[in-house]
Amino acid sequence: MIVYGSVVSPFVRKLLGYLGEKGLAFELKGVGIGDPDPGFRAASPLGKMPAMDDDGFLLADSSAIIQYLEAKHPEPPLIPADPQQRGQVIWWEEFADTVFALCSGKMFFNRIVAPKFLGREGDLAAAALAESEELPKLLDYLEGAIPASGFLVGDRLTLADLAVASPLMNFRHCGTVIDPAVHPKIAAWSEAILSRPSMAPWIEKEERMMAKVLAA
Ligand SMILES: N[C@@H](CCC(=O)N[C@@H](CS)C(=O)NCC(=O)O)C(=O)O
Repeated sequence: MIVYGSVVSPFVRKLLGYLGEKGLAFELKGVGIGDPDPGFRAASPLGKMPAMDDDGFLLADSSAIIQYLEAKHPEPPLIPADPQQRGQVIWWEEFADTVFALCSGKMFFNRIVAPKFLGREGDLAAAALAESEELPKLLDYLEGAIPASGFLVGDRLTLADLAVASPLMNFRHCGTVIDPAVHPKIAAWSEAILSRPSMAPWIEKEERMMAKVLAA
């Protein structure tokens, strides 16, 4: 299986963590925004990452790819069969992929992607507004919702944990540190999720990449 994407995308990071937890073999083909790679363009009609080529079966969108893979490789389940837990996992994935990733995207795109990758100015006012107005409310909600189990849904890892932890890396690249004195549950939970063997090597790779990008 080929996965197209960049390790700094929250949607790609979620998929990479999922693939690692499933123990599925794949090759990551690095592509950037607007990448003309023909394999990527064929797999992603809108040119968005991630996209996948599974032995000729082409699919884009992290959620679509994960639903496909979960049906094809049900074990170990990362989307529970229990109706209530399944609903909760989909809620968290939706939260992660919409409001949370949008907020991180406003900061990450305008402060880093636009100037460092696309060679143009970002909208710094939009980034500042996202950080001051949107982010605190989202973090407060998450802090209040993390259960004592240490996992967002049930008592073991699900797609929910991977999806919601992923955008936190983009906040981190923008200098936003989760303060354990303010958000102790997020600090402990995100540290546990992001240091899992499925995530840690990718995060080390993107941190090395971001250090170079930010130094340039
Ligand atoms: N819902 C999609 C979102 C994908 C997405 O927006 N990816 C961004 C990178 S984080 C992208 O490729 N943007 C390029 C563009 O919009 O042209 C998913 O879950 O895969």
